[in-house]
Amino acid sequence: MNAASPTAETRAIEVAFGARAAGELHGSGTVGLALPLPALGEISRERLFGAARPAGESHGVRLFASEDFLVGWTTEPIGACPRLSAEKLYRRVIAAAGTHRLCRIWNYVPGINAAERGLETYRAFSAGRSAAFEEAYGPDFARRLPAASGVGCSGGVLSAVFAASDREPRHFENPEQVPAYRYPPEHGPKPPSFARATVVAGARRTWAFISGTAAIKGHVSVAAGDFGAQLRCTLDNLRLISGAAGLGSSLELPGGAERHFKVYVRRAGDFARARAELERGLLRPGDRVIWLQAELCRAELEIEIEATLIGAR
Ligand code: 3EB
Repeated sequence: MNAASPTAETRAIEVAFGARAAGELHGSGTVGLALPLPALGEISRERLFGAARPAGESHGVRLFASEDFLVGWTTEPIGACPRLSAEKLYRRVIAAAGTHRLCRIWNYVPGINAAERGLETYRAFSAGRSAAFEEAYGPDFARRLPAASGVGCSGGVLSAVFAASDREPRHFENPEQVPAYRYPPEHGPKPPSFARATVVAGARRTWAFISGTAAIKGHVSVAAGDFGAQLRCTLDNLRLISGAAGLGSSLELPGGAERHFKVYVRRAGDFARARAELERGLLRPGDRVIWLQAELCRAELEIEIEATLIGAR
């Protein structure tokens, strides 16, 4: 990886939803990834990292340096063997992060609930991802796993966006959920590789990444077929992980300047109801919220919510 050259332009990193296929974003002053998930609300672009400088290329991943993170993204055709595709993608992500510590990974998985030779794509993806982490970090790899989300998309390309820090992040778990990396084998041959939340100090601000959160208690899905009950369980899990990560019970960093949310609903028809209920409860004026329609990693899950909170140091 090259040091950013002083003449390099600063660009905003964006993830643009509603694209026809996964691919590089081209715009003036902007770099990033376009993704094939429908946006349901007014906002279709996520901008977490405002001013970034090109930071070279590593293992086929173009890298950018924002004030606080090394940020990169990469894609891999899902192909006939999602497990191998995920392993290849993750080898590149881990190698490109290099000595930086992974803090957050966003995964977009085509046909996430489809079964390929009897194994659901998400479970195959989890197995490949786990193998890559174990290969890179050794048998203790779970201690280093960052916050993440893993949701469906259309098309045939697996995508990952990551943020990594040169400072040591802290990872947190929800006391009422089994850590995903310890889910029992009934959920797939290798458990999902992520922490429920990651907090890291930047140069001037502190970042809290809350993973995709859904209606799961212990390791079991709750309230299959009941959207309202899943929403309430998801909010309860958000409250619990917020407390565990030291953010109070309402997703708040001291001097909290910015709150970014993504809300994924499996059925577009549930959008209006989700928005009405979340605007009464979780959300506040000034929050930046992206509403997306996506298949979720377990066929029975109907809603998932993630958050990125940025506060004073
Ligand atoms: C869960 O809690 C729901 O595979 O990276 C949430 C966050 C979920 C991240 C991932 C999956 C992932 O198991 C799904």
